[in-house]
Amino acid sequence: MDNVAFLSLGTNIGDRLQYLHGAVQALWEHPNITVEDISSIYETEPVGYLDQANFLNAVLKISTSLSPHELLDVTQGIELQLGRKREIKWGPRTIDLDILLYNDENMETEKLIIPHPRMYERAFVLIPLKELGVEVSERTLQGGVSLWRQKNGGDVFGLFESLKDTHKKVLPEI
Ligand code: PH2
Ligand code: MG
Ligand code: MG
Repeated sequence: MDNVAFLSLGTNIGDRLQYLHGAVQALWEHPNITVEDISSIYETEPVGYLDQANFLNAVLKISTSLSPHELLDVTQGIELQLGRKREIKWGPRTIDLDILLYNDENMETEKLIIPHPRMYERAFVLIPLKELGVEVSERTLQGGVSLWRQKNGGDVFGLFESLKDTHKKVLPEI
């Protein structure tokens, strides 16, 4: 699992926490991916296409032996498995999984651009990314963001806790 990648998760339809949970669990169970860290969950105003419900967003740090394109196949497979339908660009979705960073690679193919081309203006990406220790130079940030569930402190971070119990993997202290 030599490569480090950061993934963004976003959902604004149905039981949003359940979709986040499903995505993290699917990544967790993949033999070539280790989930290393997860941000708090943020409730965020829609960016781009405004006439839709607020999102829950989070960012994951993973290590993986997959190449960027293999990782993309996995993330798109998880989106499909969780009922994602591609309708309106930037519109409502059960779950969106985007690759933000992959090591410090810069790449651009027809299917994939890394770093994610719009991440530098998106508060819903940059704030959780910063929480995981990634320093990125910010531009003017779009979209309001507030903490929905903090991963440490008073509130229980159910997503991570239940996975820890289910899979008995060793995780960094949170
Ligand atoms: N994703 C988009 C477009 N707009 N806005 C918020 N708040 N969160 C998202 O995850 C999001 C968005 C396209 O993927
Ligand atoms: Mg996206
Ligand atoms: Mg996407």
